Amino acid sequence: MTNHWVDIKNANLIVVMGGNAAEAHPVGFRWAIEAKTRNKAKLLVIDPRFTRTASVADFYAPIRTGTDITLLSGVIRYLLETGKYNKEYTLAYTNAALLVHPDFKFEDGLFSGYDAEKRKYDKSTWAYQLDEKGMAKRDDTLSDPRCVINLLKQHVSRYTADVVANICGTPKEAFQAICEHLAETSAPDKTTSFLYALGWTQHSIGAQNIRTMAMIQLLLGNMGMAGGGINALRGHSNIQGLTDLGLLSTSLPGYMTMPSEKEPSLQAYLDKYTSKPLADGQMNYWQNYPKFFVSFMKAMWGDKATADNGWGYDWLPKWDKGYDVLQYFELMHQGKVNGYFCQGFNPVASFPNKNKIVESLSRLKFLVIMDPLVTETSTFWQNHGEQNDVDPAKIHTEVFRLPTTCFAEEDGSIVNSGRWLQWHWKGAEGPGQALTDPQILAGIFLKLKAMYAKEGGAFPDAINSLSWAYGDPHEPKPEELAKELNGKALADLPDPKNPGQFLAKKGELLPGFALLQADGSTASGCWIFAGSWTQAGNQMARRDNSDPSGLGNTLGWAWAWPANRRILYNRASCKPDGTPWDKKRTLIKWNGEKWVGVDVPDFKADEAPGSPMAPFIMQAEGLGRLFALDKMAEGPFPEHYEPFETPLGTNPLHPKVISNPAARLFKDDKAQLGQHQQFPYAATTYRLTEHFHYWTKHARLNAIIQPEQFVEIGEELAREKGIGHGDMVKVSSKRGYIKAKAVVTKRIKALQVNGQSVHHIGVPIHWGFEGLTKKGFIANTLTPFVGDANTQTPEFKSFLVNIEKA
Ligand SMILES: Nc1nc2c(c(=O)[nH]1)N[C@H]1C(S)=C(S)[C@@H](COP(=O)(O)OP(=O)(O)OC[C@H]3O[C@@H](n4cnc5c(=O)[nH]c(N)nc54)[C@H](O)[C@@H]3O)O[C@H]1N2
Ligand SMILES: Nc1nc2c(c(=O)[nH]1)N[C@H]1C(S)=C(S)[C@@H](COP(=O)(O)OP(=O)(O)OC[C@H]3O[C@@H](n4cnc5c(=O)[nH]c(N)nc54)[C@H](O)[C@@H]3O)O[C@H]1N2
Ligand SMILES: [Mo]
Repeated sequence: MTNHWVDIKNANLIVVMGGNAAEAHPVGFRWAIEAKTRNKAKLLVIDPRFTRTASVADFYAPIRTGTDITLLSGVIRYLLETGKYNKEYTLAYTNAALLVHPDFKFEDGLFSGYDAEKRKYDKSTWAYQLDEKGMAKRDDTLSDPRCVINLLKQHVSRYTADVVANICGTPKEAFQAICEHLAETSAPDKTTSFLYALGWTQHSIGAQNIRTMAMIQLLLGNMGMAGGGINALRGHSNIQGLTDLGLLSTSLPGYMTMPSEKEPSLQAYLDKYTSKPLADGQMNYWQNYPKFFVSFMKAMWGDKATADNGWGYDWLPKWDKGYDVLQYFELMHQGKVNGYFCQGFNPVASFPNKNKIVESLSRLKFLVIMDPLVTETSTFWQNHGEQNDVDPAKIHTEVFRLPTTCFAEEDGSIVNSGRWLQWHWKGAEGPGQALTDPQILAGIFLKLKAMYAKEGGAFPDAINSLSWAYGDPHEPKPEELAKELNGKALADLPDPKNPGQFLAKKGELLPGFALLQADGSTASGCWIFAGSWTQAGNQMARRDNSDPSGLGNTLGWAWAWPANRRILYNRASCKPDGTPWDKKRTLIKWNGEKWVGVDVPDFKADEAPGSPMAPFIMQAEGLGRLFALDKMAEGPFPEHYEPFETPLGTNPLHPKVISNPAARLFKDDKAQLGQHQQFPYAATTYRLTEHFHYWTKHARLNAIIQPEQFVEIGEELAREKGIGHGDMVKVSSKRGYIKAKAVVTKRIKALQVNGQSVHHIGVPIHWGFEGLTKKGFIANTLTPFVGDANTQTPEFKSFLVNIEKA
């Protein structure tokens, strides 16, 4: 989230689209209800199903799965054509006025630079026009046809209300109402908050779904504002912490990038990722990349990292391709992987195409499971009839199971969706032989190190050089890890403004990332966490909830990254002249000398209004991007592409380019995609409040309230297929089938799309062949092995099935 949970109460309009907050985030959702009572906010829900969130909404509109870009592009068209957007904000704070490369174009579903063989773009024309000094050119009169906003108008001109209705199945009147509601919040004293999660991300065009919404937020002037922003409602309780700490396969902590084979030297790497300004006088955080990176390297390797050895650059892995889960399981399937560590993960149940996952695991030499529970992954080799039809005699994978504690049995920090690091304390000791994850990993590390010392090996350097300065090497403590992530001074850091004084003395914990150095005199495991555990103590354990402004920015409650800032880009909550767009929502303002307010200013503290410095200080030009330059895989503007399994069999906008041309699809998986003639129904998967993924199969209490596997179908389809409420049905895709009870419901309606009737089938995830409760089929037996072009998130939310009475 750019904003945070409590801030949702400040919105005037809440749009839940691409998620089902009342069901999946029932506690956080209270802030949406608070906005309704406090601000008379309207709540809109746009979902293929009439959900539990829809049941408390002011307005609900249906949409066909996988078509949100069309609807949102239609909204952008409406805003631009009616002029109902915040013009002053758009001109000053977005790249609307910047000029785009003369050779950039879009034609027949493709942007300039496409290479069909590689399924990749050459992005050299996805750029600004630059002046002699290398700065982006702009035309503030907006009369140049190459201005971003003019190209955008042209791009979205195709997304008329008719096109929206034809592709999305959303009735025209409903679409008109959505446009009008959103347009109202272009007023400087009104904001919209979009609450989204997997209904947007789990698509082959997932990242562009979110980008299209972000563009609307920029046009409405809602970014940086209380009650506005981009608010991803995240999943597992610490999944935000997971991405912060770089657990994605091409990330390092703090959203730095893992080096690849294309950057063989430290210099090449730093040159690539250290941002160069695209506008005169612009400050940009990524200019400090070397400070963040060298400090990270000092945390990794300690004294062994020196200027002479490039701070240990050669010890970091260099990727040749992204090792996301689809890639990894594809390699496993090809027999190219020997061993797999599964720490708090149940891929047999949670990854797409369950049968492929089981085949892949069967080709391993060994599999290690670190989990407090028995999972389907740990027993993938056992035959469970139709639910897992394997022959154990043919599987030779050796499985090791290491029981762990769970979050409630350890101290530590959990980062919530709003970027708050909240310290928590264990509720009980772990049972039996369970060890904490750090104990297990430390044990493996120490053993490996001893083996290298005794037996040697191809590349012991990285293991040997790792810094491991914990009181008990076998049990790094949460406090020690947290301090390591915060960082400390490795030498006295003199204060340049006060000679003879020091900003930090050697050995002290750092107060924030501003002190990080590129010369090896600071260490910090995760630069965005710097400030979370300082000389003043554990900031994450703070519990002062006083809220002087009433806006919910409780700066004394826990600690938010970066710098305890609650609302990112909050400079944009003020006009260029430094006065707030809306007095009631004053986050910060210019007091004549510096920026002050109820939030930590996200700007250079003493940079006076009127200077050319713009508010989006993570960008080289300081502006919100309506044109994404080369940052996205499939284009700088969003475009509608059909799901890889489309019920239409075509793309009504450009039949030659049906699905995302830049999405990665492996050969064998392509052969396993179904066609609409054989699998005519659009299916989507989702969760239920009463369950948590696959864990609650171990809790009988949950089984009382939600006992048996089911799928949801609309009344019309049920009639067509002769299926009654409670009948057993078989749902099949090209990859396999499941059997479940049919719930026939009014909540899913047939949609009229491109001259045909499209039915949706809803498939809750949860059941499997392990646990104490009633067994069932794994929903992911049905889902396709294809991912988003940018994030590789699997397309769990749009695929094709058939249904029949079992
Ligand atoms: N009780 C409970 N809470 C949970 C979890 C749990 O297992 N149990 N899991 C947690 C996790 S890890 C996560 S990531 C979050 C997920 O939170 P959500 O994303 O809110 O959860 P889903 O149930 O997957 O909801 C997706 C919604 O998107 C809709 N949808 C599907 N396709 C489309 C589409 O193309 N467009 C639009 N507009 N909508 C679409 C579906 O109908 C569904 O209502 O929930 C978290 N909260
Ligand atoms: N079709 C379909 N598939 C989906 C989704 C969907 O919407 N539709 N959603 C996707 C999403 S968003 C998610 S997040 C995934 C979830 O996929 P998984 O993360 O694979 O599913 P979980 O059941 O949450 O598995 C987490 C495991 O961690 C264990 N665990 C709990 N605490 C600890 C601990 O402290 N240490 C260790 N080592 N283990 C622990 C639990 O016992 C559990 O077995 O599913 C994905 N798959
Ligand atoms: Mo998730």
